[in-house]
Amino acid sequence: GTGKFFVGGNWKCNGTKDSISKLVADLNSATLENDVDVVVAPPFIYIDQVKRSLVDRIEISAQNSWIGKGGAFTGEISAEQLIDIGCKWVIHGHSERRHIIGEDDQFIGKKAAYALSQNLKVIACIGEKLDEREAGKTFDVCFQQLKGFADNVSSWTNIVIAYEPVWAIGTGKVATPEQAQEVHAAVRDWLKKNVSAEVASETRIIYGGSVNGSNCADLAKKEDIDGFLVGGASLKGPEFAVIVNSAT
Ligand code: G2H
Repeated sequence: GTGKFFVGGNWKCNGTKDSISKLVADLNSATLENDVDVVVAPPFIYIDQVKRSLVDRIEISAQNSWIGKGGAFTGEISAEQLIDIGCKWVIHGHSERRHIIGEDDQFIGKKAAYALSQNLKVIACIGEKLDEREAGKTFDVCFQQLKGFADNVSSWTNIVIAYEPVWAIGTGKVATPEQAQEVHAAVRDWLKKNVSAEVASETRIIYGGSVNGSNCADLAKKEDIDGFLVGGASLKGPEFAVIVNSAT
C-alpha cells in the first residue's frame, strides 16, 4: 500500500438527528487503530451536529460542494462554508452524482479544483458501469474520469482517489480483490504516465462498493488498495470500526 490507510464513511442521504447521535456515540466509543485516516461524510444539514459531538480523531467530509465562491446559487453549499463549519474533506465524482444528477467529468474536475483552492481535501471518485465493464471499457472509462480531475487540479497532494465500480455500489456485489487490484494498478500506471511518478507512488487509491465487515480484510491485503470508501456499512458504528481496523 501507499501512505497511511484511509477509510471514509459516506452516509449519503441517510439519517435523522436521533440516528446520527447514536452513530456518533458508537464511533466515539469504538477502538480505532492509530495508523489509519478516518473520515465520515454526513449529509450537509447534520455536519454541525457531528462536528460538535464526534471525537476529533475522525475528520468530517461533505458529500458535495459548489464549483466556485458562494453567492446567488440557490440550494448550493460553498467550499468556504464547509471550511467555516469545520469540514476537512469533500467527495467529488461519486457515481450517484455522475449518473443520477448528471455531473460530467469537467464539471466535477472544476469543483474538485475549487475545493482544493479553499484548502478542502478531495475524495475523487471514479468507476465504470456494468455495461462498460462487459464491453471491455473499464480502463477507458476510469482514465477519462481521471483526466477530468487531472485537467483541472494543479496538485494531487490533497487528493485520495476512490475506485467505485458502479455495479458494486449498494448492490452487495463487491468486486473481488483481484478485480479491484487490477483497476487500482492501472490507475496508478495512468498517474505515472499522465501526471508524475511521484504522484503515482504517493496518491492513495481506495476501493468502494459494498465493502463490509466480512469482505474488507481480503481487499485490504492487495498491494494497491490503500483503504475504503464505505456506504451502507458506515451507518453501523461497530462494523465501520472493523473496516477501519482491517489493514492491521
Ligand atoms: C459506494 C459506497 C460508498 P456502498 O457508493 O461510497 O457505497 O458501500 O453502500 O456500496
